[in-house]
Amino acid sequence: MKLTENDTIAAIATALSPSGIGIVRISGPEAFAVAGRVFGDEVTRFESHTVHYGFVRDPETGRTVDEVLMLVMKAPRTYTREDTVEIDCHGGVLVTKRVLEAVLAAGARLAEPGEFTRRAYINGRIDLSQAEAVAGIISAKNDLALRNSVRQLRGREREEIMRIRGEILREIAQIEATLDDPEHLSFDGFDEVVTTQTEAQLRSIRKLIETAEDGRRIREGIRTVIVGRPNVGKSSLLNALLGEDRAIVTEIAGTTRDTLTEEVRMRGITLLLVDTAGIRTTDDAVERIGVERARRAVEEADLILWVVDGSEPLSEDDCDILAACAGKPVIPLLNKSDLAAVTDETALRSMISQTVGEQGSVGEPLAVSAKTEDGLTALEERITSLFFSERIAADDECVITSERHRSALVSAEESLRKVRESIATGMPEDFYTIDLTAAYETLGTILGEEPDEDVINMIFSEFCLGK
Ligand SMILES: Nc1nc2c(ncn2[C@@H]2O[C@H](COP(=O)(O)OP(=O)(O)OP(=O)(O)O)[C@@H](O)[C@H]2O)c(=O)[nH]1
Ligand SMILES: [Mg+2]
Repeated sequence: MKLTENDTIAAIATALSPSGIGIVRISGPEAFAVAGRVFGDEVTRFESHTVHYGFVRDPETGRTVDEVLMLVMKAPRTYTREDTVEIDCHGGVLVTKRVLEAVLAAGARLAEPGEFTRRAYINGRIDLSQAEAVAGIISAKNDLALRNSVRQLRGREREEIMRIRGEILREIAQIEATLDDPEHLSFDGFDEVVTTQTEAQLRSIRKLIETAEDGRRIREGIRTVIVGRPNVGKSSLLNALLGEDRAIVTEIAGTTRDTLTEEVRMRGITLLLVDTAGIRTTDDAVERIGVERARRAVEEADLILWVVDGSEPLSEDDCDILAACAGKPVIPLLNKSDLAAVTDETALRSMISQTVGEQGSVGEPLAVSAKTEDGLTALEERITSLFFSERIAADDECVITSERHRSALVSAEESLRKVRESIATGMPEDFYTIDLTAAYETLGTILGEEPDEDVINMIFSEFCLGK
């Protein structure tokens, strides 16, 4: 698709399932003419931003298709900044399709996925990071992801990138001006100034890059792996947190053979909860593969729920499992708190300090019962406070959720490091401008300045139809 196409497009903007209303959206220079052919000529005389009651007729057969409300919006105060018409019809799948067919027969072209938002971007209403935020809002699966995308749409990320770019541009301008007019301007003390500014820019960029890991967890969920010996209650815990009997639970040790991943929404965040096979030495070939998978899941985890059975003594296997989790955030769970305690929190605490020392990544033990659900609220609190606690509170924090943005930031960081090196090794000033310009342009790609057609096509192809 070309970047500047401006014919008139149409698509169904609502989900294709029976619902209250279905919306067919039309955008482009001929939007009113097209709408007039299905609704009546008076459309072209309607005032902007008004709603009208009437009927859609098929322009070829003249047959009435549906009773509708029509919203007429003149450019530029519209989503795409083009003339736009929205037809609210009854939300049946067939009737919505028939209304769209009538609109296409009247001269509109079927829009491609994301084409409306693409036009909003091409026509300068939003930048590329904001267009991506629209996709983020649509696909958000938890409150935090949603809030983050809304913040991005409102331009929070854009502001930060523009601020850094503005500083870089001023440095470039200063170098160019001094080179052009050496009689009046001089580079005295300039290196120190650029060094200080570059350091500050590097810090800002690093801070953004560091949010990207959180960005992934916000978008996809926190990979939370439940590990422990066989029969300690791992699958029961997954079921309890999930609120349904998803994993098989029996009193036989070695019930779970494979890893099982389920999505759990918890206080505005998403957990990708992974149940694993109980880890022990075994001769059973199938169980051994399961144990191997459990170990791999531990390596990929953001968080580990390490379960021990409080109604039994601790064993060598418990120690080995904890040792394998060291370095990751671990919440030790003393399960089966509804039974008489054989192992208490003090015993568990001393075993932890013997196994991993005073490692900060292993938290305080928490007594729970997967059976009675005692302690699960405290567990949820613990998990949410471990992750993004400040972010949930701070509403204007900028979090990078896109890999495209992250890699642009990494490459801008690289260029600014070269500037620092050039200063340190005493290169001439015009040498810095090359790397400063590279950093400036790379940051610009996040906002979609100097658009690259392939990148744009890829971003918008991931949108749904009608957006
Ligand atoms: N009383 C009590 N029993 C529990 C609790 N949690 C689990 N159980 C019981 O412990 C047994 C094992 O539970 P599972 O959830 O299958 O344990 P697991 O850790 O997944 O076991 P494997 O899949 O074999 O590794 C079952 O009989 C559960 O009913 C609990 O909190 N209290
Ligand atoms: Mg199990």
